[in-house]
Amino acid sequence: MPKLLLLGGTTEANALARSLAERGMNAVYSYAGRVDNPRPQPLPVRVGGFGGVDGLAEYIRDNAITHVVDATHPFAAKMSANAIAACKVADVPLAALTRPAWSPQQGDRWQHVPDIPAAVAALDGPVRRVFLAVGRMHLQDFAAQPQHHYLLRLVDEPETVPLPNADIVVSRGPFTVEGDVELMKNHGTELVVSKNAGGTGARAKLDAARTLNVPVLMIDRPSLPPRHELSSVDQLLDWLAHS
Ligand code: 3Y8
Ligand code: NAP
Repeated sequence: MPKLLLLGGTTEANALARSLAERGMNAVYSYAGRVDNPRPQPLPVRVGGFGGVDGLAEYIRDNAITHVVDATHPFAAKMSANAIAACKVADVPLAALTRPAWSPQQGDRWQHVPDIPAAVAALDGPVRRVFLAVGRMHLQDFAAQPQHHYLLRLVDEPETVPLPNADIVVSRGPFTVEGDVELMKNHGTELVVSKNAGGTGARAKLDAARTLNVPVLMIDRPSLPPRHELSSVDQLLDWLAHS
């Protein structure tokens, strides 16, 4: 009887958790503990880091985990790299449940940058009204460009904000195009900064930007070591049954 560790925190992880629970599978859902009230899950949940590769390998052994599914966000590169290393050490199969990167459509005005530092550098220049929709963890990086009027969308109320001109919206996705058009109109957004998260939960701002003819600074995903990647819950369930 397999026992699954599901590294979660995304829309896809939540869809997989529902499917596993419906099938009465033995699985545990893992959060990093990044936000105050993570979404409840239909599986047993554990919250917090494992303590690096060794900590994760130990968790796998101590909890008789037979399979690990990495359904974390494409920018959770450290967790994904640790999962690859720990599953080798613990000798258990690993599969990643991924979602394709977004690609520009007719009418999109995207400028691609390779990473967060390049996005910060691209903000050099005169004051603009910037919708910085990259969350809380990298705000400090953007303090290098304090001149802009920022709109920040965060999951939790921040203790401090390292940007002098910032309007804060506390709200978690999934978001809607209508809501993001409204938000960007009210802010007078002139540029959207976005991670290339892929998936459905965060793409509304891109459709809103196209509607409003607003350019987007698109941050490409970090590269990851090779691993077995699947792109649907059905593929994942099939993998579980045969690995
Ligand atoms: C803690 C667990 C669902 C899943 C919801 C997805 C969609 C909505 C869109 C914008 C972009 C951003 C951010 C975002 C989205 C989904 C998904 C996704 C982007 C929760 C969640 C956790 C987190 C962590 C949080 C980060 C932050 C990133 C906000 C749950 C709600 C910006 C990424 O304050 C903090 O420390 C927040 C940290 C990592 C990125 C950052 O650098 O700040 N997600 N987000 C997970 C854990 O503890 O393990 O409560 O559901 C999950 C979701 N966030 O079905 O409801 O699947 O991607 N999350 C980005 O994509 O750019 C918001 O505002 O347009
Ligand atoms: P990260 O930078 O890759 O990971 C840093 C450390 O956080 C990991 O080494 C691990 O600590 C811990 N960690 C990360 N995800 C974990 C999980 N699901 N369960 C247990 N520990 C976890 O990760 P991140 O970018 O901070 O993302 C954290 C969480 O937010 C993930 O669940 C991710 O799916 C979700 N999320 C992230 C983003 C984003 O933009 N980064 C967007 C949406 C959702 P130890 O080394 O101690 O084990």
